[in-house]
Amino acid sequence: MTAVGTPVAVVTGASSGIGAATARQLAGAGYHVFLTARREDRIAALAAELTAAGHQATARALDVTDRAAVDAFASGLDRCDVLVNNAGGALGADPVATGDPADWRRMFEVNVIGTLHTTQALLPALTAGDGGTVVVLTSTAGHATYEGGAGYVAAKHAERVLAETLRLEIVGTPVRVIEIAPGMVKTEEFATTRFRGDTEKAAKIYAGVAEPLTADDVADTITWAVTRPPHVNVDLLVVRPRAQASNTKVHRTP
Ligand code: 8X3
Repeated sequence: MTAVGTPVAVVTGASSGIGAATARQLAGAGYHVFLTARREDRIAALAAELTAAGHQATARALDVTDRAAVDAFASGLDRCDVLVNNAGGALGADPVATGDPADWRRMFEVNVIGTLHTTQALLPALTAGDGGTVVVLTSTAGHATYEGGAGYVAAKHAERVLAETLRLEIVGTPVRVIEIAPGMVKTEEFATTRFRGDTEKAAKIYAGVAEPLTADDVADTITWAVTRPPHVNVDLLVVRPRAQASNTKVHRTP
């Protein structure tokens, strides 16, 4: 149960990286945070840690690609004030000519359809209160392409369009739609997952980059955008490390 008057934030993909950091920061900002992810052990551990620190946090195992599970999760909430659509990721970095269609499909499923599922399921609760906020974690890959990125870039472009279109369609309701588009963020899993556990390839992404963004940097941005007064809609916030001028222009020291 959520204590009366406590706003609720749902974070998808809260088992690691940006999702976990966002759950921490929103809990610190006074939200009852519902941490969702497929890996229950991880979110349970983080929820326990946050609860022990005096925050309100609940872990709920959830695969955002499973619509029935998303609906069941949504119907169990007393309220929802903030939804952070963070679950997603990249698979592979192959050229269009040789990319695996199964990777493309999976990236669309998680990044786009997953965001669609949670947003549709929680929109009634987000609309019901004083004012709800939908955050969509896209990427700079949602705004420009790069070689070897097409599958991920296409999925992130689609996710961006979902956010933009939703904002047009629900104007006049008390719901904001915020897109946060991070560039290079060094997390424990993003690049390793993309390269299927090849840590050498993953390390090359960040090689020589003085200070890639951290999960906390992005969580800080999300928390800032969410905690603006309800009439302030941060439509789009692009955040990169100083060393990254564009998706393909990165300053590296040898
Ligand atoms: C991650 C940014 O440059 O790996 O969303 O596509 S990038």
